[in-house]
Amino acid sequence: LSEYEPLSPETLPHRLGGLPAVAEAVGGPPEAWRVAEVGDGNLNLVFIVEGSSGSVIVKQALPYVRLVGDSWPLPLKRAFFEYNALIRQEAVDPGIVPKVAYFDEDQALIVMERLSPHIILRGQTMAGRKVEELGRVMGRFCARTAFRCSDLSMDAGQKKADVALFSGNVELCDITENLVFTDPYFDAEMNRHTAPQLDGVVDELRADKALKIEAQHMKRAFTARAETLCHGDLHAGSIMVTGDSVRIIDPEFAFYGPMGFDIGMLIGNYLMAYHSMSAHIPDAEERAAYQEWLLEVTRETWVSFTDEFRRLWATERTGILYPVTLYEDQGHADAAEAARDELLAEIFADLLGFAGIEMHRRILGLAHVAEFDSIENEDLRAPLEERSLRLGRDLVLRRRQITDIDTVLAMARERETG
Ligand code: SR1
Ligand code: MG
Repeated sequence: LSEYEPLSPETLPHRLGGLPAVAEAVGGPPEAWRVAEVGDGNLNLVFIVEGSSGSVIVKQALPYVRLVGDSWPLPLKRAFFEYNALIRQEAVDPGIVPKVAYFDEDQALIVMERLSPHIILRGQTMAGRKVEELGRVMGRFCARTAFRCSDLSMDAGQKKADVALFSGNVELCDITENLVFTDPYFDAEMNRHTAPQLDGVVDELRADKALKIEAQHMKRAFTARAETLCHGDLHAGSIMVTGDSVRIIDPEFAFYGPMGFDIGMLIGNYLMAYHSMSAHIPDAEERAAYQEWLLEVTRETWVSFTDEFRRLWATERTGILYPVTLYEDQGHADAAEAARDELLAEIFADLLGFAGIEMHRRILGLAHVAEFDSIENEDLRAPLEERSLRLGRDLVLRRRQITDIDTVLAMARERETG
């Protein structure tokens, strides 16, 4: 394989059949492989390849944004960043991402473990199904990547090399810079909110100068604060689950950014799911119980993040920041704890800002979430979206005053019940 060419179910067996890593994982003659293209995301081709002894996923970047078409070119190099993020995430949180079997930079393709019987989290939550340990695993992943890919823990030279490497993911960061942080706050060309019933609240948000200021403060943090390796697009479509297993996929938006970015986007997605539920679970009692579970996942995600972060702070602070030599070795362990708690408070304030902005862009921007978009009846959908829009605004604007996760849960409940 040399010059880039998109795969198809017809060409894949012939083109990948000769690769030992693929042939061994799939088994049997390539002509007998069953191949299906199953990509339903915004950007790439995704194939399931099944043979006599197993199956793999083949993910290949397209030279354009699949959601929009070839009028929006996008570099193939994103597969390189995804591959590099996957191997780092595996190193800092073993078992959390699919194992990579083969990577071809020219073809922009990654062959990886097929997670089975896992399905995308969004499908589970929309069906009102619970996932054991979701919050604990997600909080731990966010803490492990935040801590272990930062100057709190990494060798300084290696960290700088990684900052340089991921700084090449220019075009995918550009998508986030525009679609997430800017477009929702003015009448941008690609925006689409899907019900005229929202026009009033949309006008209000776009006239809100304080909100515009905060959104750009958050964007500045995104662009300037190269603290740690972020997944970059951690929403319910980037998580695969069974009833009791949680895995993370799709880090092609990986970049070096603020420690609160991934967990903030994730919590924004939990809260939108929470507000969408009256469309997905008709029975009031059942719905209320499930919504409380979603809030418990939200709480557990943050609690798990802080628990793991504190554990790593105590046991793995080997980097150039807040060194043990300056604190514990001088009898100033209490100062190290104070520094840690100040840092966690800063991460929490950022988390709230990123969560609120994610809630805005998923309702007002180009890329929406199925939790809301699948609700066909506008009169049902618009008020639910409005709850998330207003909660998002409150989170962004009050992010420095809110100091605990229970307040966030109370705010979500308050919006839900009016
Ligand atoms: C044009 S890409 C739109 C969105 O899809 C990805 O999943 C990211 O969330 C991006 O913002
Ligand atoms: Mg994705």
